Amino acid sequence: MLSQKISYTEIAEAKRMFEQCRNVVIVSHVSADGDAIGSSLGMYEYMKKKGKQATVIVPNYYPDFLKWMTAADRIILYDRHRAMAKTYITAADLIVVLDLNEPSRMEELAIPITQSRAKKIMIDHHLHPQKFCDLTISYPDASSTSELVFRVIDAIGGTSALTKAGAEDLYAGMCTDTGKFSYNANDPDIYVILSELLKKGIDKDRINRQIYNNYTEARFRLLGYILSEKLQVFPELHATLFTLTRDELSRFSYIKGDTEGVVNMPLEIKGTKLSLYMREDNERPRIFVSLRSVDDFPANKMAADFFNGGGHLNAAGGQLHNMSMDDAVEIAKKALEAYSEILK
Ligand SMILES: [Mn+2]
Repeated sequence: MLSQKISYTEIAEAKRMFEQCRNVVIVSHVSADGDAIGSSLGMYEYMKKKGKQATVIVPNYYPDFLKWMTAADRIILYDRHRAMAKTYITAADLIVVLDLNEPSRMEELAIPITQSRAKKIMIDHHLHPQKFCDLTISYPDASSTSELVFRVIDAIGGTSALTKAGAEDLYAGMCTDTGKFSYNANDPDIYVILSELLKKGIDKDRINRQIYNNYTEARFRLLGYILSEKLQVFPELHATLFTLTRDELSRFSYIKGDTEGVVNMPLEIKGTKLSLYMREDNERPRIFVSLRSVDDFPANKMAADFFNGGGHLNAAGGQLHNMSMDDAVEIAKKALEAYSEILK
């Protein structure tokens, strides 16, 4: 049995909003990940099953390893099909906002969404949600937004409204947001939900292969280059750092998403508490910083202190503007120095 996580009043309100709507637009964050796309398509399948008109719109590109999902080819990319997207947003009487906590996470798509007079419901697991929706279902301790979407659907009317395609989508979201259930995955309910998804007939082994055994040769060799040539290890600090410049990225024909998840890999070195990854942007003079940590090391605090960023305790990010990679590395070293007491 699943424990009650989402409050009864929130479920009752969501139920009422779902029943009253006819045209639903489902949106998620820029550079959508497995949870953004999985939760959005899971919600899409549910709405279709309930006889609603439903459309998924995301701000831009999402990675190829998610394109196997049943309705993936129906997703509208706002940066490419703005006029069509706006037509759907104008016609919507309900907007479901998934896996994001503030409008800025939708970049330009935020404008028509926040201007729309449709009812809005947010379902999300990021800290500090902004109140721009009529109903905000925010549980930062949930493994994923996909888990929360399952809980909402289940609490409203049970799993009979969940299709096999929807179960596949939600599984993919839960799996990717927990690193195949290796972090943020201690809640026993997660495995109750998995059991329910498997009962829908999903082939989770096949989904895992489609998501993870999906490297291009260039991406695979880039990974080898990072691990053998680029990874710096600071054994006394139990920390690691790797960087990629624009030139290095182009040598390996980098496309967006190619280094997705790689920042987690150095944590596999025995004793490592913190992994840092810095990548030069292809377009603007900025460097993206990713941080991953284990146990109680506050990656989000380091991101806020040194990299103009933030995030979760163990997974955070930030950006450095208008500086060389060498200067960025100096900042990273200062950050490690500042946190050396906790790292040692
Ligand atoms: Mn998520």
